[in-house]
Amino acid sequence: MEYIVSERFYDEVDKAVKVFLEEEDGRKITVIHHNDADGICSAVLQKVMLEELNVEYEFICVEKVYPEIIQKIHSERHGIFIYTDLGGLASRIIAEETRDGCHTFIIDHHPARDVDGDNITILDPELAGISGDIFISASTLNYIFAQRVTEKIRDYAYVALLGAVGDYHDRYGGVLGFDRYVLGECVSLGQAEIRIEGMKERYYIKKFGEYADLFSRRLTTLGSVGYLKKGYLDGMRACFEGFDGKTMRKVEKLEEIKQKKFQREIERLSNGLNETEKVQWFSVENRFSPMGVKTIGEFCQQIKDMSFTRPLKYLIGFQDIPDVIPDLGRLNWRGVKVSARAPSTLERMILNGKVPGYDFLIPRASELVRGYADATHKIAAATVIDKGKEEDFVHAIEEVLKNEDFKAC
Ligand SMILES: [Mn+2]
Repeated sequence: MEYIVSERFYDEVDKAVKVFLEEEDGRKITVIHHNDADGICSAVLQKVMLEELNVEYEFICVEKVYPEIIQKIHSERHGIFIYTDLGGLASRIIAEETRDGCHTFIIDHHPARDVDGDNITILDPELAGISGDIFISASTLNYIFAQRVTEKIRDYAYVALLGAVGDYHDRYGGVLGFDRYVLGECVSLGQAEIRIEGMKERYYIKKFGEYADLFSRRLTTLGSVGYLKKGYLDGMRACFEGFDGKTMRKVEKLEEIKQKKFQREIERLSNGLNETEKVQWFSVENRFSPMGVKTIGEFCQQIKDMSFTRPLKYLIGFQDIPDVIPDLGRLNWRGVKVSARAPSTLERMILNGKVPGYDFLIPRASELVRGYADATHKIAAATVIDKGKEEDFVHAIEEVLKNEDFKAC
């Protein structure tokens, strides 16, 4: 199976690898990676590459890059930094925090902000006009990068595929673009088989005797639900050795914890949410611990049409961000993750342009309380604010709605 993909982007990869090999020079390398399946697989591929280079390295798994985290990482370390499956949008702060004599690489597939600087290199397909959400996962990007450093990486092509599937890049019936190139590698190296089920491809990983999608789901559970317990380390190990009985039980346990915590929270909320004129909101504070802050989004999605919600009000959920990063220690900052969803009726009105969507509301409301809007779409969004600003944020949304220069389109 052969796939022709953008040659031009390969030039970008070549350039980044060249800088990396010049800068590396036996210095310590710190890899900062995301905690979902794609981020875990990216870390595994980096590990294989760094082992081959025989350099000292450290891995730091984070859910999101906040300024306080970036500052802590760079003030306590020297050498080479690799941010992967995250960092693209935070490139400016990362560049600022990279000290003289150090070099930072951002190997990400999320939309990135380009920055100039002698000691930062950004490798991101989005900057070359290639959708990182469709054609290339961070794991695939790391594979293509590492391929130019060591042949050894080809033994782990299947890990790149696991990451792509973990980010649902098979959602159109099969993986595409650069991810498909990696699939081709896996098939020709005898690591994976394509099986057609219904209208969809599934990828059978021969080494483990199971499907990539099931395997990746477990990685994401370990990394996100088990974040504060360093479940991502079990995930990394599983990518090399497969899931043993003990790790499988861990995954099941984490799923159970999630179900239980969700159920308990639903019971709590069944008395009704807090309400203002157009917003309904609640906070789970730290009751979702040890689960990561990705959980609040999933929870809002599950409850948005339940009987205790108002069909016409914007739904906002808050979850305290743990002030401990397992690989870093305690931070001097208390933050809250904000997730925004809409009940189906309101969702339709947003999509029909009758009322403002979150892509309009959340960046503006975040600005009013000096938060960092993150991923904003019309009917779903996330942002981060300082702890204690929850009610201010709700009022900021009301404020934006009152003063809206929003025109129904
Ligand atoms: Mn990813």
